[in-house]
Amino acid sequence: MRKLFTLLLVLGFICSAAATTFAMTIKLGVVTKPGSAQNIVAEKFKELIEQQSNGEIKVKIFHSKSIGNETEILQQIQMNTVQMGVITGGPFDTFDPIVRVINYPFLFKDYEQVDRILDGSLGAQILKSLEGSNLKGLCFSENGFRNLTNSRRPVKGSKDIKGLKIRVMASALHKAIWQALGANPTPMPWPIYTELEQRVIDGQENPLWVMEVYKFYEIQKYMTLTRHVYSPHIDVASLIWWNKLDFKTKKMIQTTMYAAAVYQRQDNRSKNAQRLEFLKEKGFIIEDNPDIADLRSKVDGLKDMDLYKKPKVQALLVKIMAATK
Ligand code: EAX
Repeated sequence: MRKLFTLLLVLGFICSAAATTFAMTIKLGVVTKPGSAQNIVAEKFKELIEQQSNGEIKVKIFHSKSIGNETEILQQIQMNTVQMGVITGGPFDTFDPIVRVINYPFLFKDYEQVDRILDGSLGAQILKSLEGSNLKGLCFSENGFRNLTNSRRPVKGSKDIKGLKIRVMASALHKAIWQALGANPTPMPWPIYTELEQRVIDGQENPLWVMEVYKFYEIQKYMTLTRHVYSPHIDVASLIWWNKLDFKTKKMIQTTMYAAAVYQRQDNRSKNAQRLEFLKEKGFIIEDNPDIADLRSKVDGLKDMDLYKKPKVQALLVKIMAATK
């Protein structure tokens, strides 16, 4: 009887220990608001992981800048006060220069190249490199190809960009791109509606969904389909937190986040044609045939700049350029 009692006690202890190490609430940060590309990934991930873990893992999403801008969210992830994030590629720039490789202008021609590179071994090198910054890179979802908008004039080529005050992300690369194109780039964290409205800046660049979700048709007039940078999100976790998880939990997080990313990429891509129509109806004047050769020639020298001088960064850029020829 006593033995049985001890056994029950031990079993009870094991079960409750297993339950307490597994049950958890993940804090996940995105800077943008519900309906945005980042939120769609976050919400899908929450739905899938809560389902698959039978509610043992819960996700609390912090959005709309409630825990800071993207740089600040990344800092909190590094410290494990926030466990996960869906963060635009641009602001990773100051954490790890290797991320500049995927933000290189006019690098990817189409989604086939994007998926092949980012889901393959070259993308994996970028995710792996982030561990040096205490970040565990899980996979890539997408903001999409970025396009220029402004309130001043139609833009076809670089001569029209000259002198425009363009807001850029907190990224040395994005600043250099717009400098090379002749603009006056102004780094500013998201969101930027008020600055556009008050004409502190003339323009900005982002994928189509942003112009719709953030109603930029109210405050910007001209859009040029420059598609100058393919802008991924990196879906990240805190490396401190990650290292404490058991294998099974890691695997579940990894696979459900990837499923959420794939879902969101398709969702985003499938809506672009309809978004363009919507934005035209709302009054945007759209240049759909800009002088890409001219724009390209202006940014060609970037690969030789200090931004890419680290051997590891340079080597990866050369490889991805060869793979996207
Ligand atoms: O997704 O800061 C930016 O321009 C980002 O693209 C923004 O998070 C919108």
